[in-house]
Amino acid sequence: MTDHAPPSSPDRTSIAEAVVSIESDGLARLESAPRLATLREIERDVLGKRSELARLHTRLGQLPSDERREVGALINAARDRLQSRADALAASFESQERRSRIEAERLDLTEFMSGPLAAPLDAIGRGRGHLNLVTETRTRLEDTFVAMGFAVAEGPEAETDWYNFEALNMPPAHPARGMWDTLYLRLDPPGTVLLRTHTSPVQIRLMESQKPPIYAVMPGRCYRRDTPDARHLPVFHQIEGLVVDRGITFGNLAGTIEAFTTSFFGPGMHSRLRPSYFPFTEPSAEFEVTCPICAGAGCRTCSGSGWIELGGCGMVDPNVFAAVGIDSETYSGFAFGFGIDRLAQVLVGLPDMRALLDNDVRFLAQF
Ligand code: FA5
Repeated sequence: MTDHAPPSSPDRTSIAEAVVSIESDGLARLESAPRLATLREIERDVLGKRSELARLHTRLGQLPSDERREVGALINAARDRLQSRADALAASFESQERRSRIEAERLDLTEFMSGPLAAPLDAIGRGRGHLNLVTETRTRLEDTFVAMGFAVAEGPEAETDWYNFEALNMPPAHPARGMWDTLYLRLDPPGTVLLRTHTSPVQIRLMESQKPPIYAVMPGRCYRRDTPDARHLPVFHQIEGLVVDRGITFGNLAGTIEAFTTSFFGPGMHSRLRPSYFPFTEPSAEFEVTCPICAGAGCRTCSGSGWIELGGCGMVDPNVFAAVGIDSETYSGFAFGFGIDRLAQVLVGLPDMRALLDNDVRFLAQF
């Protein structure tokens, strides 16, 4: 202030002092906001229509016009500084909140490694999976048969009535069809396309597509309208075997099953055949192997008999050869088929087969 300047009015001084104290108080309050929502409330208090700063404007009228302009500018400058500080703080809160939201929504796959599943995963080596028990068993079976001179073939899971039943000596309405609870697909004409109930249709496809000699195994998934229980699944796996050549006898069938049993289960393990019935083999048999759990001594798994039933087998019926155009006067053959899941169940002593479908890593990691 110079000697020439007129002295300030008391109102000007008091309003100017109020601007300074309102600004410093307002700044401190804005700085104290812990989060965006609180900041917005304080901003309304400090800069809103009912704020102390706004009320100062109403007092400007008490001042002479030159002082009114000067003090008005003071108030506006204070408001601008407070507003720009509030904006800066809000921007920083917003970016912080965006960062935390992204962090919270991030899919942290490494959490899996430290959660409740970490222990079983540690047992098999972190992050490394392995083949499912059924797949491992199927691979071992294939290796065993390949070592015995068999080829491996596959066929479709959705089959026609011809391949699943008719060509296998089960014409329409044949009572033996009732042995397999079939799932039909909704395709026209109804009842013609189904989910294969066994791997035997692959025998037909093979005999249609190649001339004897045939020595092949055919593993794959099968479907039946079976209620799941400890020993049944609606989706399971079988492996089929087929040999067609000149002069094949029932003795060859029994010898092949015995050779497979010893090779797959180990020395001292044997097989035996019991008369049975299948429409596509004649004669037919069920084959059993020494119980792998008790090595034939008798245990709960084999109900004390020392034997486990594995599947069915028999000499290829001449009607089946006729269906695929193979001369049964020149060629003869045998076939067998058994459940891979059932075999895996016996091998690891699994009380309930349904555990194979649960996909519980704690169960699967054991094998
Ligand atoms: C058959 O399916 C014949 N095709 C086997 C055959 C092939 C006989 C060649 C003669 C010549 P069967 O319905 O018995 O037969 O089934 C064979 C095996 O499949 C059974 O012994 C069992 O191990 C397995 N299996 C059958 N149904 C189920 C199921 N719902 N769940 C799990 N395994 C099953």
